[in-house]
Amino acid sequence: MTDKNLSLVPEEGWHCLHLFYQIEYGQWQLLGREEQNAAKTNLSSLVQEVRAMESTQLLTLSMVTPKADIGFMLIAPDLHNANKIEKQLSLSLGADVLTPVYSYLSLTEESEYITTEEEYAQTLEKEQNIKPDSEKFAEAMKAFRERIKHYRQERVYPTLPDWPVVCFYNMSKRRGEQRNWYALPYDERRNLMKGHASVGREFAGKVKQLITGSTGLDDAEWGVTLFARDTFQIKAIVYKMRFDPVSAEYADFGEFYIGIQLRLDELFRRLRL
Ligand code: 76R
Repeated sequence: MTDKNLSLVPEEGWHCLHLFYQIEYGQWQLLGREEQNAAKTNLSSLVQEVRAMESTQLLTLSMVTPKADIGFMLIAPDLHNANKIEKQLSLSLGADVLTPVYSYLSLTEESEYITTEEEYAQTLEKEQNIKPDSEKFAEAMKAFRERIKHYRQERVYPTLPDWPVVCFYNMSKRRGEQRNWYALPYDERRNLMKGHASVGREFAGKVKQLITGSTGLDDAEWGVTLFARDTFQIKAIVYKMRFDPVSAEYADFGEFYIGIQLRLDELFRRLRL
């Protein structure tokens, strides 16, 4: 079978790969000027080629701390294609130039806790005292329907924003003796997630989040990718979330990575390649 015939497109969602590398400058300096230029052209063409593929998105990141130098975030429907691109990216600057220091595989997903129309109607009526037969109510419901339709679509089939600050970390929900998310009844989890969502909505227009599921795919249960226009918003949302019971009592986090979205030519300059 040739590559073309292979396809591993999931029943739902797209694959998401976060790939972070260290640059081996000693190795890079062993290359001649021409080889270095050829290596950079190679990576540039690969990025262009991937970005031209249908439903495939690739972000290039300059990582901010020495935890990693260069990062890629890839969205691809087909696992074969994601796998192929990952191998190509790793080798793109020449053998041994990019050393993987962190990676994460996850799938975009719809959540089982997305607010329903009934729930939202109840919130309007009971918490905001808006009468169900009023015009205000009808308007609010219309706006809700629009928002949630867009939200569902964006969770499973996202368009990655070009916002410069990108924060990635993984997250799991506790399964301990004191706090076990998975042993809670569904209604209780749903209710807790309502609180989470309302904290999240305070950051509308300031933080875009992409929550991707990774149970069975990688070490933690979710990948959390946050996009912002400045680092303040990242710090603010993560801090605020810490007080929300879902995070305060049930969440465990992995290492945090911060990258800046940069065009490849600027990235090469930044990295002194
Ligand atoms: O409006 C809705 O009904 C959707 C609500 C919603 C769900 C279901 C939502 C809203 N999230 C959901 C699910 Mn979220 N989210 C995180 C983090 O650092 C931390 O403490 C937590 C990391 C952030 C910062 C964040 C932001 N969310 C999830 C899930 C899956 C849970 C599960 O299935 O058990 C996780 C792991 C998770 C984590 N969340 C929002 C945000 C923001 C900003 C919003 C509002 C988005 C919007 O309305 O546009």
